[in-house]
Amino acid sequence: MPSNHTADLFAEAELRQAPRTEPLGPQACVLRGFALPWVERLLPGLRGVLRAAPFRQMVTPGGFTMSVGLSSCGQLGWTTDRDGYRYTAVDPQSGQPWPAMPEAFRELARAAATQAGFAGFEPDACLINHYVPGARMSLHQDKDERDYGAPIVSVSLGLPAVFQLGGQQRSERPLRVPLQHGDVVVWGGVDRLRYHGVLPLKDGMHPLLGPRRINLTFRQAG
Ligand code: MD6
Ligand code: FE
Repeated sequence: MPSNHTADLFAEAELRQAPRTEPLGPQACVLRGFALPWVERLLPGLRGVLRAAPFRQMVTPGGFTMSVGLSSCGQLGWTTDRDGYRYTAVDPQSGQPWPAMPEAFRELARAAATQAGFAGFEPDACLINHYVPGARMSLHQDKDERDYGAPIVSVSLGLPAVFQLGGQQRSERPLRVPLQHGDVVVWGGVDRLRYHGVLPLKDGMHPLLGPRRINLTFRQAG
């Protein structure tokens, strides 16, 4: 679809000049295109992290294999297995500490948090999610972090996806938020424990990343 692709490039060029903030709640927002100027520096860092800690499909405590592939970098990484969800300092697959968080990752996370009104954010964990077409993330709350005072910063790269953002109860009907390459979602404060998920990824081919979506979520976990 060449015409579509051209339209995407124009939209990207515009956002690179002037990222836009869209509120999703009292303390949650999407920063449209905020990560675009960082992408060139993010990708080499990402490749290095994935060499040391490749994506793996984890099993939930309920015995389901996740459709999303996961990795982590930083002092702490997120893991799930039959024993439950938790943060660990060591990658259980390699027996080594998680790879260090690349400097460009940390800078982007701090800048986005500040832009969203959360100055002083110092992430110690970055969870990396890998979606291929069909992969999804069911509604969940992020509540394995020690202190909910810090926000979460979530960077979307590659294929577009539909993010679902619900309320404090699973039963609340979620909003549907389309996320594109370069968008950053930040949420904290009263919105920190809202249910959220990602609808099954549609087929497609991203010019930089190919047939996949990669999501980086930064947290203060420990
Ligand atoms: C994703 N994101 O976008 C999954 N969690 O692939 C999350 O689970 C998430 O985007 C907390 C805050 C922002 C997020
Ligand atoms: Fe989450």
